[in-house]
Order: sequence, then C-alpha cells, then structure tokens
Amino acid sequence: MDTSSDRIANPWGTRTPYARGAPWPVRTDTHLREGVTEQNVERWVQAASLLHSNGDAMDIAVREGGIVGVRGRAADRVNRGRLGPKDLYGWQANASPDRLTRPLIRDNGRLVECDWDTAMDRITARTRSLLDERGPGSIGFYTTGQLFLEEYYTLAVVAHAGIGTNHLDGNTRLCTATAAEALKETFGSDGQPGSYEDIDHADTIALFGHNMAETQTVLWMRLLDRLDGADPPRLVCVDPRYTEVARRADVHLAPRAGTNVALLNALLHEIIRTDRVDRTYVEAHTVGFEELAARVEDCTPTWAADICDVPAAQIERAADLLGGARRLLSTVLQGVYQSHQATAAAVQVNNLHLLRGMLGRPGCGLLQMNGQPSAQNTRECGADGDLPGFRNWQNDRHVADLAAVWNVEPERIPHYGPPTHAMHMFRFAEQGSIRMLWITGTNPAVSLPELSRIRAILAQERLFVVAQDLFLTETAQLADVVLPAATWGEKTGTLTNADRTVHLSEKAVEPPGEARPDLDILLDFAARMDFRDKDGGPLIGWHDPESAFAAWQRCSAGRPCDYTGLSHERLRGGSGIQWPCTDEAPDGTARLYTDGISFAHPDVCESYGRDMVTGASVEPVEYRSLNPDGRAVIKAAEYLPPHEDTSEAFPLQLITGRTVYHFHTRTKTARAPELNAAAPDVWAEISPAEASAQGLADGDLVQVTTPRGAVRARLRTTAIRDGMVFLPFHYGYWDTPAGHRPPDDGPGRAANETTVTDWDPVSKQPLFKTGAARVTLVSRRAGGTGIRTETAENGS
Ligand SMILES: Nc1nc2c(c(=O)[nH]1)N[C@H]1C(S)=C(S)[C@@H](COP(=O)(O)OP(=O)(O)OC[C@H]3O[C@@H](n4cnc5c(=O)[nH]c(N)nc54)[C@H](O)[C@@H]3O)O[C@H]1N2
Ligand SMILES: Nc1nc2c(c(=O)[nH]1)N[C@H]1C(S)=C(S)[C@@H](COP(=O)(O)OP(=O)(O)OC[C@H]3O[C@@H](n4cnc5c(=O)[nH]c(N)nc54)[C@H](O)[C@@H]3O)O[C@H]1N2
Ligand SMILES: [Mo]
Repeated sequence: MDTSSDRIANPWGTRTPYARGAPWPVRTDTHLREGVTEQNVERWVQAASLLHSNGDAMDIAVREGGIVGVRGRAADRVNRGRLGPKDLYGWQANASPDRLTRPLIRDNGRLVECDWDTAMDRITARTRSLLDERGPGSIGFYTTGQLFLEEYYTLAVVAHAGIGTNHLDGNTRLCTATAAEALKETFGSDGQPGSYEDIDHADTIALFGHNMAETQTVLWMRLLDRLDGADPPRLVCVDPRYTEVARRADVHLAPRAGTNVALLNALLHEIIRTDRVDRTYVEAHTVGFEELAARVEDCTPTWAADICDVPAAQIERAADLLGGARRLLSTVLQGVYQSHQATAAAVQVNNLHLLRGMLGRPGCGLLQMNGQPSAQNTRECGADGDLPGFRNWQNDRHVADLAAVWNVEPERIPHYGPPTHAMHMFRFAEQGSIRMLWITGTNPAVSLPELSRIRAILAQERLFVVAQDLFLTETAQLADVVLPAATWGEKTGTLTNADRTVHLSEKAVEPPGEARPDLDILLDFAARMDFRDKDGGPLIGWHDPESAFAAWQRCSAGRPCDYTGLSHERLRGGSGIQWPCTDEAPDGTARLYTDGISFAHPDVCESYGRDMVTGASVEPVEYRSLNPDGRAVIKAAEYLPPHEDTSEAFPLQLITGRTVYHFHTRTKTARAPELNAAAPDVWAEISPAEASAQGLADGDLVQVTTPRGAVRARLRTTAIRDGMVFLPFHYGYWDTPAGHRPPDDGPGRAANETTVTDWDPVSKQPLFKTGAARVTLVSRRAGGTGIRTETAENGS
C-alpha cells in the first residue's frame, strides 16, 4: 500500500523490485479527500484513467453524490493498483465551480446561456442549410483522443454515412497519427504488436523520444521496479534532454532535434555490419531487406555523429546493446512522432525489430505508443477519418463490407481519397470551403501550431464553430455554440490503451447542471437530423453505451481489432482485456504476430502504404506485386535535413513537450490544487553553457521568439543539449490575470504561439518538435543582479 501524501515530490512512489520473468508485484495507490477514509466511502465505482494512454485502472470513491477520491485496481494487468500523480489528484476538476452547466449560443457577438433545444436547433438548422447550399464538404468534425469508444463510433457513422463528409479527424493527428501510420507502413494495419508484460521479460529496453518517467508514470514504475530487481534490463534512451529516463539509461543518445532518421539508419547500419540480423526471420516474414541494406550501407556511426552531434562511439555502444539483445522492447513517442521525418523514423524502429526477429515473443515487444487515453479508439472506430475497423478506403470490398454493416449504398461513404487531416481541415476553414466545424473534446486554440492563425480561423464570421467541452476553454470562447459535456466519472463507456487493453469506465456521479454525455449529444443530433439507412430505417439504431458497444462489435467482427468476445459485462469486475478478443481467443491476445504477420495481406490490409518522402499513397496493384503474401514491409528512408534550420536570427533549436504534473492545456490539472501548485506557470529550458554564453541566469524572464510569435517565460537551466530551447506547451490563457491575450497584449505564454505550420508528409502530424528560435532577456530575476534590464523586444 502506498499513500499518496508525497506523490508530488516523488511521482513514482516506493519501489517493489522484481526479477526478470516474475510477475510485477501489486501496490495499491489511494488518494482520498481530507476527512474521508476507505471505511466511510459509500461506493467504489470501476473506471480507468482519462489523463494518458497507459490505461491505469481505478475505482472512484463516492460519498454524498460526489467524487471524493480514487484507488488503483490491484487486479488489473496494466497497473496492479498503481496510479500516477495526475490520476491521484486530477479528479478534483470534475467538481470545479466553473464547469459548463448549460449550453451557450452566440447572440449579437456574445455567448449567452440557453436551453438544449435552442442550441441543438441552431446546430441542425445550420447543418441543413449548409447541406442544401454547399453540400457535405462544407462540414467538418474535429474530435479527440479523450472520448469513449461508443462515442467515436457514433460520431464516425454520423460523419461518414449521415452527413457524408470526408472532413473528420481527431487531435490524434497531433498525437499518434505517426504511430498508426508507422504500423500501417510496416504491418499493413494499425494494431500494437507488443504488450506491457514485455517489460517483465525484456533484457534490453530502448526508449525513442519517449519521456516515459513523466508521461506514462505507471509504466515507468514497472520499469524502475525491473531496474531495481534481479537481472535488470539494459536501458537505451534517445532524447536531446537529460530526462529522468536518461538518468537511468546505460546509453543516452542526445541528438540534435529532427535527426532521428540519421541516427536510426546508423544503428541499422551497425546491426547489419556486425551481422546481428536474424536471417531466418527476415526471409520468412519480410520483404524489402535488400533495399534497406543498400540504403544504410554508407550510414556509418561517424556519418551520423556529424549530423546528430552525438559521439560515434556512443552510437556504436547503443547498436551493440540493441544488436546483442535477446529480448528487446522498444517504445516510440513524440520525440519521434512530432519531429522531422516522423513516420520515416518510426518505421526504422519497426525495421530494427524485424531485422532482429524481435516480435511476438515475451520480452520482444514493439510499442508505437499512444498518448491520449482513447486515441486507439479514435483510430479503430474511424473518428480520425479512416474507415472503421481498420478498413482500407482504397479497397472496394472493404467499403462494400462497411456499407453492408451500416445498410447504406457504398457510394454514400466518401472514399474518393484519404480522409482530410486536421491541418487541412483548418486550411479549408481558412479558405472558406469548410463553413461548419464541430469540435469535441479538444482545445485547438492552445494545442495547434501557430496560434495567431488558428484564432483568426476560429473567429471568422462565416465559420460556424460548435465546441463541446467541460469548460469555457480558449476554443469555446471563440465558438458560436458551446455544448456542456459530461466526462469521466459522469458517464459510462470503454477505452483502449496503448497495449490494446480495453477497460470499462463507469458513471459514478451525476454530471453538473444540464451537462450531458457526448454520446447522448451525438445521438440527439442524429435523431434531429433523421439520418436513414437505405431501407428507410434509422441509420443509428442504438441508444446507450451498451447498445453502441454492441453495434461496434458487429463492425469490428473479422477485422484485426475484433471486439466480438468482449462486452461491458465481461469488462466489469476484473482486469482489462486486450483485443483481439473472440470466440477463439476468449481471454484476449497478449501479442500480435506470434505466428508471422497476419494483417498485411493485400485483401486484408488497412493501407497499401505511402511514399516515405512525398506521402503519396501506394496503388493497390503496386502493393500486390511488392507484397503478394502479406509479409511485413521493410521500408528504407533517406535522411533529409529539417525544413526550418537554425540561422543567425534564430540560433537555437526549439522543442516543446510536457511535465509530469500537467495534462495538455490544463483544463483538468490546473483545477487540481496540488498539481497546479507543482507547476503553476510556463518556463523555458536551456543548458547552463548556453545561458552563460548569453549572459542569462536561472529565474530571468526571457522571451522565446520565432517567425510566428513569441512567448515570455522564466528561464530554467537544465541538462538539455547546448543550442536548444524547450518550452512546455501546457499553458494557455483561460487563467491568465486580466485575460491577457496575445498578440495584442504582447507576447503570450502558449508554446504554440511560436510553432510552425508544417507536418510530416506521411502521417500529416504537425512538427511540434523541430523549429528555430532565439532567446532574449526581458528582465532579471528579482533579487538577481538587482537591475531590471529591458531589451528592445520588450514592448512594455
Ligand atoms: N504528465 C503528462 N503525461 C502525459 C501527457 C501530458 O500532457 N502530461 N500527455 C499524454 C499524451 S497525449 C502524449 S502524446 C504523451 C507524450 O509523451 P512523450 O512523448 O513522452 O512526451 P513529450 O514531452 O511530448 O516528448 C518526449 C520527449 O521527446 C524529446 N524530443 C524532442 N525532440 C526530439 C527529437 O528530435 N528526437 C528525439 N529522439 N527526442 C526528441 C523531448 O526532449 C521529450 O523529452 O504523454 C501522455 N502522457
Ligand atoms: N507545442 C506542442 N503542441 C502540442 C503538443 C506538443 O507536444 N507540443 N502535443 C500535441 C498532442 S500529443 C496532443 S494529444 C494535443 C492535446 O491537445 P488538446 O486535445 O487540445 O488538449 P486538452 O487540454 O487535452 O483538450 C481536451 C479538451 O477536452 C475537454 N474534455 C475532457 N474530457 C472531455 C469529455 O469527456 N468530453 C468532452 N466533450 N470534452 C472533454 C477538456 O476540458 C479540454 O478542453 O496537443 C498537441 N499539441
Ligand atoms: Mo498526445
């Protein structure tokens, strides 16, 4: 048992070491409101975390109709009772006095409260008139990775078959579009090959651009417990910052931002040169090895050392660990997905596992990680614009099959091209072809790149914006209709984590005021729009979470993400269960690809892949001739320099990211006192050498400027690479004093004031981690030199 008293100071709690191959011990983490004890809790209600993708299972403590705390679920395979700081404290946000409790509509420029009928009528009236005048392409949906499966599936049917638009995406585009794309490129389909249990068995673990210690705290606890136990794994960390992960690593490679492909090509070069390739595996299960071998032939550690600014000997040392591993687990996250050549780099990690035959066995795991709690469901249900059930829009049989599930004509489902990705949807709104944008569970006015542009797009008179949220966020403030949503703890649904574990999260308390579950709102819209199938019956025949889940099961049947063996009832009580879960695999599936590659066959695959440089879709005939038997595709990529490099005016590389205490735009974590106090305001990190070269010191107020905009932040010197600046992206404007608004009120505090409108050509994921900036002094830290120094850039 671990009480949560010091879990701000020590986010990971006490160690429970275990040896390789042994089960991870249970440790139950609990946090209850002051005055509440386990004895006077009235009810415990099963749930799972909605504040990251780890899928930590917990019970919600209820007293007098309110949430009074949480306790980790000891029986669950994912966390064995543990919880991270965000989950221990974050639930307090549910009861915030500033929750939205009634719908709002814009009248004469101002948002005013109204009843649900008025708000929904306004939305349906606008939808109808746009459909009449401009057609379905004038309507877009921008959703999230934070709803439940049942909600995404309903949204996907509404958009694909009800409205008939191809403009549907999630903020998963900013998050794990590259994970999905990398899996499609290599294995023909989305679907995580590995399992968290691979941590228990691995002898070598490599983290590529993944600050697991801060972003998947419970997974990191598992790794820490292995590191402290018998026969610990060796750890490789690739991150330009000296993170907590780097601190524990045997080899830490700190490359220049945007050079992952060069580094990975050198690692692959070394694996091949030292003959650490599993030839039997490669021959039996892959195509494309020769092309890769030729591509990396000249990519020596010395070559990469120059590009990445990492000593060649360290690259050799890392290659030696990866090449010598007998059970290798790799994870990949935003340091790759949001960096230059995102998909190309992520695919090289897949190649590493193929070359070494490290798949489908305990300890041989590949985790192209997710970030958001239900990002996996956004993808599998088709709320990211892909066709539900990992169906292939280029395969007419898949479209016909989906049309049969929905009882509509295939032509009704847009499949003339790939779905419109989020960055294009905002472009279309900017240009005027999209006239209505329905935003659910995401805050683009803080989380998208180049915020001055995003604000201008959302504020346009001609664009009708619906924002469905818990709070009056920066985005909701710009909307025409604001719908108050219920969230975690106030509604029931399922969600699937990064290792395919499906959890049930149940309603514990009533939502505040008139707030409604997202599912109810979508079903209400569908009913008002009177969407019909081809026989005149209702297009959407379900009415609650359980019936929505059952509808999804029918859609998933026979596809890689087969849910037919699951139900809300089965998920109640015990542990989460990994998909596919079917009659043949009633207890779920720990690892994919235990017996060769299963979803890459041309008739089955979700995607025929894309060109690694241009992103152009591969044609079906081409894929059939390249990969007739459906093996894993080894795709080589050439390193290309980043588009925006440093210059005299912008001499530092700019990267952005996270802290352990906050979730994204802080709508929940800033409303939890312990978390907010731990990280109340934005800061900028540079190395001590960089600081002294510029005459800067810890605590100085500095300005980080790029061609897009500027941010003011307190300086922190940390062990980050020289020549680089890091900004956390959590801080927006809803809680700034006197409603400070950039650029009119001067520089902002949201990192995305500075980031660039640019994306990976393959996955279309924005580049939040490769840009150029300068850092200048605004004023000295109080009590520093005692002199307040102002620079030319300081307008005030
Ligand atoms: N506490 C907390 N946890 C979270 C979240 C949160 O907001 N707060 N969000 C959740 C979500 S949605 C996500 S997507 C995940 C994200 O989880 P992570 O990907 O772990 O988080 P980030 O901080 O975005 O980026 C990870 C690391 O990438 C490094 N990096 C930057 N540029 C490069 C590069 O060019 N190459 C390499 N190799 N590394 C680079 C950064 O230094 C940083 O340490 O976290 C999830 N968990
Ligand atoms: N510079 C920079 N920018 C980034 C990143 C970065 O590393 N650097 N990371 C990117 C990544 S990986 C991500 S995932 C995004 C996250 O970006 P966002 O999705 O914009 O961030 P959140 O604050 O999580 O926004 C979720 C919103 O949904 C609301 N919400 C929560 N639960 C519910 C619910 O049940 N129903 C409804 N309707 N609403 C709900 C919350 O109040 C909140 O306003 O940011 C991206 N932007
Ligand atoms: Mo994310």
